[in-house]
Amino acid sequence: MKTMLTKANRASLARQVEEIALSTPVTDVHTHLYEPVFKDLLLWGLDELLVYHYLVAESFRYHDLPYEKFWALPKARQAELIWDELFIKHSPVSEACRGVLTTLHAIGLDVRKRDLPSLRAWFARQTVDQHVTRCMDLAGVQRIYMTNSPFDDLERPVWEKGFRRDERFRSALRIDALLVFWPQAVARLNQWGYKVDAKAASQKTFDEVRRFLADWSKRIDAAYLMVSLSPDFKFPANDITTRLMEKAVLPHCREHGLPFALMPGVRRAVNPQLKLAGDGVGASDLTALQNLCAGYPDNKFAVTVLSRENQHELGVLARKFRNLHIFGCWWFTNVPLLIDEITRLRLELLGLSFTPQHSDARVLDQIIYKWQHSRRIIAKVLVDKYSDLAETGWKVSRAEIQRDVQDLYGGAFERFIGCPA
Ligand code: FIX
Ligand code: ZN
Repeated sequence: MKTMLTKANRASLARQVEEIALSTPVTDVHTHLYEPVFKDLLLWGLDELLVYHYLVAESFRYHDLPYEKFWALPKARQAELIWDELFIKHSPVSEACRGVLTTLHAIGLDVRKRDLPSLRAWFARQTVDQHVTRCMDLAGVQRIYMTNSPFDDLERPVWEKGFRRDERFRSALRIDALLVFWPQAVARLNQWGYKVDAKAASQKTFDEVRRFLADWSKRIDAAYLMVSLSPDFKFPANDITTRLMEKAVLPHCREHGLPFALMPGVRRAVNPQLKLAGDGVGASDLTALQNLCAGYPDNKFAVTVLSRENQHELGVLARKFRNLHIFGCWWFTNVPLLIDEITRLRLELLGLSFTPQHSDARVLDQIIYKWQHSRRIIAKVLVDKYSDLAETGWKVSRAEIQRDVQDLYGGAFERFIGCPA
């Protein structure tokens, strides 16, 4: 027997779900932000928003400035050019452009006059500490996971010197430099006293890589390890990446109870002239992930994939392996059309045992728009799902909705990685 949900009941359910989904604090499980102690590594403010690599790529669709001329411009001039092309000469309808306006509007700035100098003047009066608090409050973000690489020459000295941690931030040990760029990593590791050989074939080398991982996991208090991978990634394969994973990374993760986050699907530098904006996407063969989940049941894998084509297969894999946790709509999938589609798909396949979104913010202020936009979509999807349940007579209480949303907003992720609040 079907119980029809009256219009009024649906509207009241929708109001309740929206209110909870728009206000529940979020844990942002993957960003490129830094604690303020990292000084200039923490990007913030209007010019940084404008030169975000998403906007750089879009601006090159409109102007014909040679690449090298664009890159030779000071950051302020690049920002002006992007503002002019993407906001003044055309309407800023893309998701990344809209994000800048959502952010400025949420901060309380008047975007109607399109007055770049006065908007800039406001940012010039802010201090970074105030601004971190303001952005986290406006985004409703309670905790931020950073991306931390010992191979980054600007970042490493800060860790080596040591500092008092800001409790709002947690670290993730990024190891692309090790797994994907091994030939370059060998020289650095040896320079730092880890005796590794270029072939990555001896037990001594694996032991030394494990010692390196242990030292850095401890130094930065890593919550998980992370790598991004090309669509061509295969596992197992007769290559250095497989050997390093099998003999060093996976044993290290097991020994220290650390999850390994994998992000397959990025084709780096398809247009190198665009620099950071020049990466592309390709569909991955997720058999590699299946082999990892099946072959290493004592390891935990947190995974997001870049291509739309891989999303369904990833959802099905998560149904098969409880050592797999799916997170986020990454990068080119972080657009409303796909967030809606992917979130529905995951809810329908997995219930609430996944993490629908992370911000991937590179500029602090971006957490405002990335979360505001995603929260609205997640709210809409949840209203539909709870309404479907209500049609059967199953009513969810406010406390149950709150519990579900907390799980989606980082609770399930932090339980999975064994690092609860
Ligand atoms: O590899 C990553 O973590 C990516 O998110 C970045 O490399 C990428 O440039 C980005 O900013 C995507 O949002
Ligand atoms: Zn990222």
